[in-house]
Amino acid sequence: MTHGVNQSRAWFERAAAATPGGVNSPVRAFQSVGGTPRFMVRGEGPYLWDADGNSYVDLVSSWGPMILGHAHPEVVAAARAAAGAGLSFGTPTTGEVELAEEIIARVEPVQQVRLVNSGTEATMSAIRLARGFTGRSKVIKFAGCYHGHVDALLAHAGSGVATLGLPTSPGVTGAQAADTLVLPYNDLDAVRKAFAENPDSIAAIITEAAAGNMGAVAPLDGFNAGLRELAHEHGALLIMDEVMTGFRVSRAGWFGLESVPGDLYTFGKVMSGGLPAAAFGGRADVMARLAPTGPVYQAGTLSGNPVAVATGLATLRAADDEVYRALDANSQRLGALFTDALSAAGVAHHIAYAGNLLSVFFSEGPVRNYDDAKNSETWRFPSFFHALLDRGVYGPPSAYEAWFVNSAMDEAAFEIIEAALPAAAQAAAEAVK
Ligand code: HOZ
Repeated sequence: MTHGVNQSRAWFERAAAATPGGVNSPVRAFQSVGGTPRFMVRGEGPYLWDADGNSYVDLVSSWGPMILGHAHPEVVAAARAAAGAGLSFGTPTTGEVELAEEIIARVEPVQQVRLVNSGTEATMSAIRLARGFTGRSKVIKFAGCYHGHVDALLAHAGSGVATLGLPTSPGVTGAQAADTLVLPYNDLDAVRKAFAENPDSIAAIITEAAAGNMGAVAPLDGFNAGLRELAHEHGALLIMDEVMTGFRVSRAGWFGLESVPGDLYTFGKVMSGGLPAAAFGGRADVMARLAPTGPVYQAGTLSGNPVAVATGLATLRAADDEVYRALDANSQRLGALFTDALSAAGVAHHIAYAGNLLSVFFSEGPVRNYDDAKNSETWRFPSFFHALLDRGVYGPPSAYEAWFVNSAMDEAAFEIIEAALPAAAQAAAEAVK
């Protein structure tokens, strides 16, 4: 059990005075699970330590980036070396070319990339580029998918928007939302109908290559291929958002598992090694429309930041086949432990995988879309989450987020999880609506 949370509580009060909700990203505020967010002060390998001295097995991994675990020696050394050589130049650098080449070498359909600072920037820029390339304005997105907090893409979005139960966000104008067609995930008929009803006006379909922001929900067989076919039949582009899956679910992300090529891709998280960096890229003829070779404008003072590029490169270079085997094995082992404990406690559940992303849905499943995710007994989640947290296991503080394993998880980490799970499953069983 934890030593208490006095320090975290005090910091949360202080934070709430300085920052809306005390956090810099809404889900971290624990609103949907209640209780005190833990203020972390250190991470090493598969563990985090909070301000009260409690340690946790980290099953969030910074929402994806830390595939190697925390403070990986090679990544830290790369960050130190880069920082020692200067923090930012606002010029081209050699490192950013190497990172771009590494991404291109891993994901075959990506012929060129542009580095940016966050996944939101990547999707925003990819949408602008798709519109500039096609000369069309409408975009198809899927309910429960989250593509960052881009105005046009917040409608029926997953992640924090789902966690807070918001249909969209005030501040998004009717004009921005009007060009977004929101369709059910895994439903090709809905996509077919949307193209029929909006002839020559849809610039792109944007989809998470495998959904991870309504919980982990993999595309059904043929869904991504069908999206590509329909997009091309109607003169639109397919944007594969691999911010979550990229370089995590395989060397080449979801593309490495399914081989359905997108026209444009968005990346973030793993490719940054934990510092703020992201990218968008894809077909060279489309990327050529980007300034300065083309007229579609996009820019950034800190884009290609040398320290972020160095940590990203070090992470990707360290992420060899053994790391991907460990990620897959750890994810399967975690899911099996969830199932054992929840079955023993008699709790109806469905462990959903999208590659090595996973989620616990409190329903029999299957979960194919946002409605299925919302129709699960999400009210059991806070009890499950807190029983784990109290026993040193840090999961995502929302029923609508995926769980992210890392390759540093060892026997000791799994022993902690295994010891915590019976009480967590029992807490889920006893939860009341
Ligand atoms: N909403 C993002 C995960 N899907 C990031 C959450 C955070 O960093 O708090």
